[in-house]
Amino acid sequence: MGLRTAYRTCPLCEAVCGLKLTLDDKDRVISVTGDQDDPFSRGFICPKGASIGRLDEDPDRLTAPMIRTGDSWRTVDWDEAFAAVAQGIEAVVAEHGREALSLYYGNPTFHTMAGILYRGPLAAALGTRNVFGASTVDQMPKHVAGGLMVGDPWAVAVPDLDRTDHLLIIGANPAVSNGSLCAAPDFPGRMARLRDRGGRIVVIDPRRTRTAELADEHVFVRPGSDPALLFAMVWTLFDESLTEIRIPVAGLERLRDLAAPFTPEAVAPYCGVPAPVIRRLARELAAAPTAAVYARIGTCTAEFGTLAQWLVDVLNVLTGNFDRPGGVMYARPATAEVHKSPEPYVSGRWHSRVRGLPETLGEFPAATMVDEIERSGPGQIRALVTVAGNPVLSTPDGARLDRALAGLDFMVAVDPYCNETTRHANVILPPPRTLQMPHYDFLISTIQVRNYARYSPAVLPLEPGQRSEAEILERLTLIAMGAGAQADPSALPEQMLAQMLGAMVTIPGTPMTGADPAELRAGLDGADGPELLLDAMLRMGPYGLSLAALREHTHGLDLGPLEPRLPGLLKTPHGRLELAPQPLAEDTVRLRDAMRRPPAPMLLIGRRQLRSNNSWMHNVPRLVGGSNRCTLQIHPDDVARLGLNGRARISSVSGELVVDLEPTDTIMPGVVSLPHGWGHGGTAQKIAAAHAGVNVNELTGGGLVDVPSGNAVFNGVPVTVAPEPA
Ligand SMILES: Nc1nc2c(c(=O)[nH]1)N[C@H]1C(S)=C(S)[C@@H](COP(=O)(O)OP(=O)(O)OC[C@H]3O[C@@H](n4cnc5c(=O)[nH]c(N)nc54)[C@H](O)[C@@H]3O)O[C@H]1N2
Ligand SMILES: Nc1nc2c(c(=O)[nH]1)N[C@H]1C(S)=C(S)[C@@H](COP(=O)(O)OP(=O)(O)OC[C@H]3O[C@@H](n4cnc5c(=O)[nH]c(N)nc54)[C@H](O)[C@@H]3O)O[C@H]1N2
Ligand code: SF4
Ligand SMILES: [Mo]
Repeated sequence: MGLRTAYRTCPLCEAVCGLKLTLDDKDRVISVTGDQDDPFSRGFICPKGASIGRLDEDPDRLTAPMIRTGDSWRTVDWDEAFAAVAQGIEAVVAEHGREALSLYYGNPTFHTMAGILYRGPLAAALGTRNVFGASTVDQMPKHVAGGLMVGDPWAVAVPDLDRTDHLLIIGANPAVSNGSLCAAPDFPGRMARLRDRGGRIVVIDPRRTRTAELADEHVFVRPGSDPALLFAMVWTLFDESLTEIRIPVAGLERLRDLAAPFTPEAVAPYCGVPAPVIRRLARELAAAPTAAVYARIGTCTAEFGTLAQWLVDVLNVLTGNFDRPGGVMYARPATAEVHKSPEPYVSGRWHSRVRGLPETLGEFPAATMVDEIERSGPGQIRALVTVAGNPVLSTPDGARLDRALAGLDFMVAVDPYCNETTRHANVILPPPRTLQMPHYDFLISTIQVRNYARYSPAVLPLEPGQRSEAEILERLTLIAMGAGAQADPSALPEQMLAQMLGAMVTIPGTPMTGADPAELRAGLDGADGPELLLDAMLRMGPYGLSLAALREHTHGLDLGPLEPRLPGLLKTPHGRLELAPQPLAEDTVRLRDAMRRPPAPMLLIGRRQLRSNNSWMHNVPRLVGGSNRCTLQIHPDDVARLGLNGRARISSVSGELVVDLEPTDTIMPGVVSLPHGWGHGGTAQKIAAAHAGVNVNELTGGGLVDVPSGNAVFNGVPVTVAPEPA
């Protein structure tokens, strides 16, 4: 049997591990191991990466477009599918106007070349303000905090993991998630090396996680209360004169005033962390030669998500650790940062129809998509385009959204699966298998702990009749523009290239200044739109690379450690880092009110599981079963106190579920944890249906969002838990 080896970046999470694949002569994946020669991941791999072949070969994956009539689906060819999409969209626009169109893009959009490049053009082509995405159920608070503090919402500082002496991890579990907004393959190995070189790691989490087990210290915190804890640390730094600011800042005195009410003693009962511990956490941070505070999902998808992200970076600034080696720094991607606006960040340029919620980065909160579909009247959503998303399982009030989607006039989904969301589509357009796509991770290059670039060509060719994800999105965008189903798909990337190169030649002092855009275009390399755009952005980028140069580095190219990027990145009106942005100063009132509320009997939080990826990997046998089950983690004291046995009924303002219990003393008393992405059913995914679980997002409705960012609240949801007869 002839075997061959292929190398590729794993696109399944933010760790971007290099994979070494062995394929047989029928192009079946025989084995997957970590690529030892990748300078960034050095052979690391997790169970998901190791299963990429099985995931790709899942027999329930769609291989041809599908059209639904009533409850019955039929396979069609691409021409018929695109014609149906054009007809569906045109009919809604003709009858209700463009505001009746909407877009939801999901998480994997950021892990395909076409998804990330064409997301903006697709939204613009639809010509509607009803744009929603996974960002507002995830990291929007980070963008808002970055936008308000440095003027650049895309600037996300990451811990300088390989050089720091002290790492404070809040609401992240990278030993399981493999890191998020901090691309660091083999996060656990990097943690071990940090400790080996004499460094210290502290984890703050309502659960004693795998990450906490790898740390020096774990501190339980009451869900949702992190900003109060962070404020008390800020208060301590001021109180004990421990601040050491190394960059130009504004708003220092205002910040001191804002922190004044949050003494360690005042916040201790609310946070569940003793005041002396809070003081010590602050002192340790200030005393360490270098230190980094890193916070993720546990603090983002919470009632005060933006306050938390702001105060994390405030602590990094006040201790002199912002933008310096060993502290937190900004990556320098190999591609030109063409997505960034030269203008300072603003939000709230328009507001949602039903709830009047402000846009952020051109999006409305995913938490209000259901309102906009349900509520009749001018501007009601009648048609939805989804790309790589499953909002029925991943956004608040899932069951209600499920019902609302059934009432749409038209829906089209770009997704390899008929899932709990896409089953409502009239047309599903399936992209090819992952291994049939080329890959370059534009997103990850902005948040990696070491500068690095890797381009992977497709491992397998497209089969006759298959369409690339690039072509699908190009055609969809052209249809949305009104150019029809027959338009030449390359028109879209050519338009984008002309615009990009045209702007580039006007920037003074670059090798391209004054050049002829047409000549530059003729010199580009690439087989399709995304590759040509990548080549252009690499050539315009800070390292002067090109697609050809990356092709020569099969295992990826190390571009060196992170380096300071301030003041260059600063885009605030005063040219300094803003420590007390007005919208966040105002939002502290909400936090002070919350501290006075009577405590809820039980608080619900989420958790990630090593062999899951949100909602879409439960149809691969080796990724489900065993410990990967949808269970409610609960402290044994609560089990006894509430008289529970085996199963329980959990209720919130928006729903009620019956769940299997997993008693464990790794969770704080008074807190329960249920993973998301479960609650499968109503689709042809047989393995997932056999491991259905429940949809935690039936409990997270009720309309609460983090005010400055519109982000959904999944952690710290008040619930009651009651016995359920077996
Ligand atoms: N309660 C609760 N809810 C949560 C969270 C939580 O912690 N708790 N986490 C939130 C977070 S952080 C996120 S990111 C969201 C995720 O929310 P979503 O992105 O809406 O959901 P996913 O489950 O990631 O769905 C991804 C979809 O993309 C499809 N897909 C996979 N690969 C490709 C591809 O190459 N091309 C295309 N076109 N499609 C592809 C999959 O089949 C799947 O249908 O969930 C959020 N929801
Ligand atoms: N295996 C696996 N890996 C994944 C994913 C997956 O589904 N499975 N999803 C990917 C995605 S889309 C993302 S965004 C990342 C997320 O990456 P992480 O942020 O690392 O995600 P989690 O593992 O959910 O970790 C969140 C932690 O916050 C804790 N927490 C909950 N509420 C609070 C709170 O109020 N305060 C504090 N301090 N902590 C709290 C939880 O107990 C949990 O340990 O993971 C990515 N990687
Ligand atoms: S850690 Fe993430 S990138 Fe690495 S193999 Fe696993 S899923 Fe893929
Ligand atoms: Mo996410």
